[in-house]
Amino acid sequence: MKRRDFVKKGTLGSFAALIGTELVFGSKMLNGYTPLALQEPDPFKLFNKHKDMVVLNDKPWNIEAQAHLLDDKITPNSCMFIRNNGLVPEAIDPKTWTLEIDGESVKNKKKYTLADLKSKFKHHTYQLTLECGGNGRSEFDPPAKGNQWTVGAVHCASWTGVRLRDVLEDAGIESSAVYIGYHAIDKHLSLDPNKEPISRGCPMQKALQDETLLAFKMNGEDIPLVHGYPLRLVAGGWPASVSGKWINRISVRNKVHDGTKMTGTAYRVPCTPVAPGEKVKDEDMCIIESMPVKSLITYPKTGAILKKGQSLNIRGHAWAGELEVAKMEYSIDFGSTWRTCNIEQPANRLAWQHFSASIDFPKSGYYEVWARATDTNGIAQPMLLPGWNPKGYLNNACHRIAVKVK
Ligand SMILES: Nc1nc2c(c(=O)[nH]1)N[C@H]1C(S)=C(S)[C@@H](COP(=O)(O)O)O[C@H]1N2
Ligand SMILES: [Mo]
Repeated sequence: MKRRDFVKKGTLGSFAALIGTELVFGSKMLNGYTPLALQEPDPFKLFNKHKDMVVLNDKPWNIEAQAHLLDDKITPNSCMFIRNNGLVPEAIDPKTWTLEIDGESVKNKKKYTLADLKSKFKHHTYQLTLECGGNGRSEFDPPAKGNQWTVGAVHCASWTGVRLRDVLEDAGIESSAVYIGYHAIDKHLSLDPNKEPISRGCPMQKALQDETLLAFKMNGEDIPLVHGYPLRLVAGGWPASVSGKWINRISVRNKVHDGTKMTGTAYRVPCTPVAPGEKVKDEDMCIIESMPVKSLITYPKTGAILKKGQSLNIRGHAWAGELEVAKMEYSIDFGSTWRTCNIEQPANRLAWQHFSASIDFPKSGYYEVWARATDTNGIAQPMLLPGWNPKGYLNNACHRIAVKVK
């Protein structure tokens, strides 16, 4: 029996079979009411996320990690943040799923089944860093509306799929092509079928990169429903909003894609810096492309207590959008002096890099460990806050943890 059928033919016995325990006051329940335990997502599993994940919103579902939950080199599903603009689709049948390639600049409009995609094109696997453009929003002042992400809206999972380039080339791209835009099946919160919750994209140059995938696997398994099952666009190093989940259509555009959340202030920042709180005209806002250099201390958790004389081994990850991280440093004196950390090469382009350092503290007391990455262009993370912008995007300030030496 399917959960959603409970409403129609539910008996107290079938509830017990589904949930594994008795529905104690079941006889008092109003006719037609579906117990929360049978609604999606299962409140006892909450998308199979770690119990320390933080729910920022449940309409739509937005759930973030905390720094210490991101300690794995490859982020497991349980610790991956969830960002939805609309409703998570239900009841997907992979056998009937299709991906259409259309748009002004496609040579031949084409439709592929999942089986076509999997059998016609070569499979590739990459570890790709996806960070929400609004990660760190909670720190901006004046505050920006939207999910108040702290540091946990980033993940680096291993994605397997076919290259978007191979599929686009199979359909044929006209020389007029400048952008691609994705379309997905998630519904707008208003349930208005004419409104898409989000439909973003990227310039052809990004669409045609080796690492830009139409993915059907994440960490070696089917993509979890909430992360885009059965097919997801993955474009590492760019705002994760470019990586459309549940996609069924990609349009090859002869102009910058103008879908939902491509225009106005969405995923845009002032083209030139503005004063905090300043009003910015739409035409002075630029689309966010490669994400800025950033890092996260994933061990220890902030609030660590050490014994005097004990050294502290910190570790974490650093990433720099389309670039690599060239240098990783830490400071224990509020940024007046910096020492280098070890930093590993990325597993592949657009994967985050792992760093570590062993820190000795001069005496007992309170310290903060600050981490700072510098990209291959010589640009470093700002210590406290980068430039303010109306929607609170791109906060790549140094991550900081509190430590006591006793
Ligand atoms: N179809 C669809 N794709 C989407 C979104 C969405 O709401 N619907 N949200 C985007 C945004 S803003 C982000 S940050 C990432 C989040 O990916 P995740 O939930 O797998 O972590 O998905 C992107 N792709
Ligand atoms: Mo996002």
